[in-house]
Amino acid sequence: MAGKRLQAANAKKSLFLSAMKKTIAVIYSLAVISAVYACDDDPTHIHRRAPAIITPPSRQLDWGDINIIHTTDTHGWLLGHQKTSSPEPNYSGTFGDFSSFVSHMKDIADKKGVDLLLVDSGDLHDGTGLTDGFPPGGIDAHDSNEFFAKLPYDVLTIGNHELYVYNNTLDIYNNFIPKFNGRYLSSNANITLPGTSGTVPIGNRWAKFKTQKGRNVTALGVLFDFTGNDKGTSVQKVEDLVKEPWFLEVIKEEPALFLLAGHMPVQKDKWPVVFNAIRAVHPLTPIVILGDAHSNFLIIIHSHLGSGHSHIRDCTQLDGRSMSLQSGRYMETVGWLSAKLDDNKANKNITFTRRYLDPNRVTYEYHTNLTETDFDTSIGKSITTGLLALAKKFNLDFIYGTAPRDYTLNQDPYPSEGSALTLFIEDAVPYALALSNPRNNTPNFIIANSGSQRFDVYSGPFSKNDLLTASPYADPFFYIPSVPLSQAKQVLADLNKPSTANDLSDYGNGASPVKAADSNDTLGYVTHDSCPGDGDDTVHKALAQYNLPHYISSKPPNVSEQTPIDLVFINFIEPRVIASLNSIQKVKVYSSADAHQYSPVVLNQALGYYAIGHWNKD
Ligand SMILES: *[C@@H]1O[C@H](CO)[C@@H](O)[C@H](O)[C@H]1NC(C)=O
Ligand SMILES: *[C@@H]1O[C@H](CO)[C@@H](O)[C@H](O)[C@H]1NC(C)=O
Ligand SMILES: *[C@@H]1O[C@H](CO)[C@@H](O)[C@H](O)[C@H]1NC(C)=O
Ligand SMILES: *[C@@H]1O[C@H](CO)[C@@H](O)[C@H](O)[C@H]1NC(C)=O
Ligand SMILES: *[C@@H]1O[C@H](CO)[C@@H](O)[C@H](O)[C@H]1NC(C)=O
Ligand SMILES: *[C@@H]1O[C@H](CO)[C@@H](O)[C@H](O)[C@H]1NC(C)=O
Ligand SMILES: *[C@@H]1O[C@H](CO)[C@@H](O)[C@H](O)[C@H]1NC(C)=O
Ligand SMILES: CC(=O)N[C@H]1CO[C@H](CO)[C@@H](O)[C@@H]1O
Ligand SMILES: [Zn+2]
Ligand SMILES: [Zn+2]
Repeated sequence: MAGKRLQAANAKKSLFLSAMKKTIAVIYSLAVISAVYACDDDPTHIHRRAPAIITPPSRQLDWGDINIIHTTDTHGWLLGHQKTSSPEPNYSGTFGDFSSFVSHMKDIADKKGVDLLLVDSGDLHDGTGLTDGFPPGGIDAHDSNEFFAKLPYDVLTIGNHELYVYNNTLDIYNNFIPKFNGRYLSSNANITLPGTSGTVPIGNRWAKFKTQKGRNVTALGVLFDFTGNDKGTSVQKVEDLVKEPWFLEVIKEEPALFLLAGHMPVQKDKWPVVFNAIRAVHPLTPIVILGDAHSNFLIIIHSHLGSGHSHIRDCTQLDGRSMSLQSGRYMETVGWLSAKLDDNKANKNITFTRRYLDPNRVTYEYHTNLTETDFDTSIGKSITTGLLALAKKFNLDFIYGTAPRDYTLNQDPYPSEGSALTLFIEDAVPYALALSNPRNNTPNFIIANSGSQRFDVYSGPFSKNDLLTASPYADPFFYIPSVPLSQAKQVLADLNKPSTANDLSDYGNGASPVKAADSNDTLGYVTHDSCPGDGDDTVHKALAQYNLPHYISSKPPNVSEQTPIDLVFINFIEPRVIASLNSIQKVKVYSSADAHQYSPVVLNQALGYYAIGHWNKD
């Protein structure tokens, strides 16, 4: 279902963007001109370096015998965070900068005579215009993945966002995975190839390889028990994976290190299942787990497409000879892990370290002891140039208007003037749905799930890239007519009841950024995980993080409680709205036959229309 929706979404997205372009040609040219003259923050302009606002790391990295650089949930953020609002510049490194960093770090490892591995834990699709802004007939992340593949990844694994749309899975099978020579791992995820009936692993199920320094590594790539995958793909439960004869055979031989990459949070979830299966055979062999912040809880609740993660920095140790690291999201974090190995003869703790780097050029240069003049490699520069050209090709700098201020998902309370959810549901959606709508004479009450919005909106030019980043999903709005206002309001309250919706304050199933005491540190992540010592590379004051309701609504119309109104909602939540309506009243039994399409405008058009209508005034 999610897959189908997303396919439709992608198709519609493109249609919408081209249709919109035609109807607003005049505004478009005005907006572009004013953006150029009125603002120096062109959205495709990359803040290459802003030494004044980026705090350097607090200390050198600790190197071990085996060292790992880890990325996860990049979701298309390959040009880094490009806005000037705090703390975005801290994450301003491009994938080209990252490539230069990795290449220098590999040189440093060589000089030190140690190993350095580069690992990714999945979710390359869905998230920015570079992945989602493709023209009609294109495939999500097909182009951006070509740049991703220019990095010397030693191990990669699959995320759930590689599995929502069959064509995306097929695309990585045909065009992305072959570039990694057997190191793209999907131990428990398969695909059915066109014209065949059986299923085959999407990547390799495991890899055994020798590091530069001759250490044997056995690597696996494990996806959590994901069920939202598209037809033509399959995911095996982790409990079943560890019983597979091939799995038992693969882990039989003892390597220097088991490297378990996986799209699964390091706290809870199913890592202990894999870990225990290996420990049963090898009580002392070092095991490194590189996870992502996925959680089943969040999948159901938080996210629109079942894509929710806590997406946070985290670390834990399942025993003293293992470490599990989870390195954030959206290229807001690059993870570092080091291990000093021993001969595996005694049950002594291994010395591990971990660090969460802010991905920016100041960080990268600090840790490589290089400067602006000698940092860039030619491949790094060509990656950045290529990504900028892709942004141009996808017309991502198309400007809808100029946002007057920042609107954030978590750093402002909901509802409030600075809340991106308030902007969306109280301003943008009512405005966009009212555009030539024959139902305009009937008052309405509009409900959406908060997970339908994905990222902040920052002040300044609001581009196609920003629209796709903030509000990517193309679901239609439906309505049920003649619902008394009082009942419509009860539906919202019912949907937000803890029993129905759970409580986002349960969010941090591991480390979470918390509000720090007053200090002079800069804004950013402040991590409290369960590994020894401090993991944050740069010391920050924590950003405010407000809990959000799962469901949000427009302002109720100024009519009496009994007035029949149109109860409008995103089609995605229709089953929950109908169930709720049936639970709060017994006069009528509602079914999906009572719900009708409300407007041709879909979810991800709302902010675009609103920006055109409201953010083009001087
Ligand atoms: C998937 O790709 C095939 C082959 O390119 C194409 O015919 C089909 O329309 C695509 N399906 C969707 C839903 O985009
Ligand atoms: C590394 O793996 C190879 C191939 O499986 C094996 O022959 C060799 O003995 C292993 N080396 C060590 C030190 O375990
Ligand atoms: C994946 O394919 C392999 C090989 O064809 C098969 O043994 C395995 O059971 C399949 N797993 C899933 C989850 O379909
Ligand atoms: C070894 O590591 C474990 C797991 O992190 C920890 O609980 C234990 O205290 C450590 N033991 C020593 C002697 O440091
Ligand atoms: C960088 O320079 C510092 C200070 O001179 C030194 O301690 C550190 O080892 C150097 N780092 C690398 C990776 O060369
Ligand atoms: C913040 O900086 C001011 C001025 O430099 C200093 O006086 C103060 O002690 C600092 N506060 C903290 C909490 O570090
Ligand atoms: C609501 O409607 C009533 C009656 O029509 C009117 O007196 C009142 O001013 C309205 N309130 C708002 C906030 O518009
Ligand atoms: C650690 C760091 O670089 N913090 C910066 C994050 O961004 C804000 C806004 O630009 C700066 O004020 C911080 O110094
Ligand atoms: Zn993700
Ligand atoms: Zn994911």
